[in-house]
Amino acid sequence: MSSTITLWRHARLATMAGDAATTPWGWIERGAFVTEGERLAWVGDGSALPADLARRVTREVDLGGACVTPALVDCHTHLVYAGDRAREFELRLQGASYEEIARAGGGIRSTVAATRAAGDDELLALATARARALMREGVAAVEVKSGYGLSLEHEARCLRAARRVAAATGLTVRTTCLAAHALPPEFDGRADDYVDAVVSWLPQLTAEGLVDAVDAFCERIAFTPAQTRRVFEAARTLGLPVKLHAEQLSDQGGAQLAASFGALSCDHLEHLSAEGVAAMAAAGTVAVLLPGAYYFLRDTTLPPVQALRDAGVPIALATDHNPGSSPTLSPLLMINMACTLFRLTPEEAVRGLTVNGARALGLSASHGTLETGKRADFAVWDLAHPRELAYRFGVNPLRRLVLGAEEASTS
Ligand code: DI6
Ligand code: FE
Repeated sequence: MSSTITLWRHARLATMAGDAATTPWGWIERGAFVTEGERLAWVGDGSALPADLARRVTREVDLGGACVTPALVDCHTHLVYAGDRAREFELRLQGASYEEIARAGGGIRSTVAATRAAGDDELLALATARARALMREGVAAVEVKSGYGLSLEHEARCLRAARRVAAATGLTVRTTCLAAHALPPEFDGRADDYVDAVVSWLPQLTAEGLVDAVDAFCERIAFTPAQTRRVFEAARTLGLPVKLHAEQLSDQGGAQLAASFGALSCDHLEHLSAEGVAAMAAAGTVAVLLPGAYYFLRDTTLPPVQALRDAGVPIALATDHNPGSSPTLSPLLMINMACTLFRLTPEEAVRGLTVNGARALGLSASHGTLETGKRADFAVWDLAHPRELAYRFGVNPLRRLVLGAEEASTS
């Protein structure tokens, strides 16, 4: 069966391909591209379309000079959970800290209770609605972590719901098992036993095809570096890539540990040390910055952005959507916040949600830039230039989202 070959004409293209220093934004002022089936078959200046390809075109779309970027990649979310933590937000505003609430049995544990009590269809409906909200701001690919089930049965339910979000929405979904997120109540005071349990669940979850990567929360209120290492060793035995919630509230040396396992990414990183930066640079590990959590927890320690730049560590950006520390569904707001709070440049911020977000998920071959051979996942914006994605906030200029060369439904 021959697939549709579409010429998309008259676009101002931010391909995000190539080197930012030599081709900022991968910009093509009079851009055009051709899609064949779900893939990009050619991208370039509209006047340079190869004649043999032009002859095969079966459909043309005039984009009217709109700005086009790769669709966004949200590389760190916790989309599957039930309940909310609005009451906890009030308590924090009255002076309670995130860590105090967690130690008192609130925080993640309260979401675990609500998630365990929810049915499969309810979990799917909640996660799907959140995924659609991300799509309305241009997201094509999303990482979804478990971590609110914290038992074999409930982690499996959450990961199955994540897989079903892909089928329900057309999004590309990468699942991450974050069973080592918090200690469930039935393991109170027995963190090492819980880690044994997590290690014993991983083969089964993996055999069911539910796990693309393994993550842990390495922190004073969660798991130690030694416990995290045991989870990572289990992942390595199964051939699974790892990533880490590292140095969010304190410096645990988690980045060095994750880098020694060749981690795809280390995420949060407000308390990252110089040694951690060096280890990530040597391992090619992506730094995922999460300004939503920084903002919502009213953190004041900034991630070491200049040190990451100097070391050549790729910087990604994500929503970290979760009910406790980042209840946002706005990747566009993250672009603005990364600039205002972390002093990323607009181009760095957009790279963070495209090319480097894809890299943090191991999706560089298919996502993150507009280049021949990649998936035809792109966003069309009512903007003259993509730097306006960083400039406006609380504004959604998305005109259309195209996934696999087909208009996406986001309702
Ligand atoms: N760090 C975070 O910011 C989220 N998880 C994590 O490990 C918060 C999760 C929550 O509070 O529910
Ligand atoms: Fe997170």
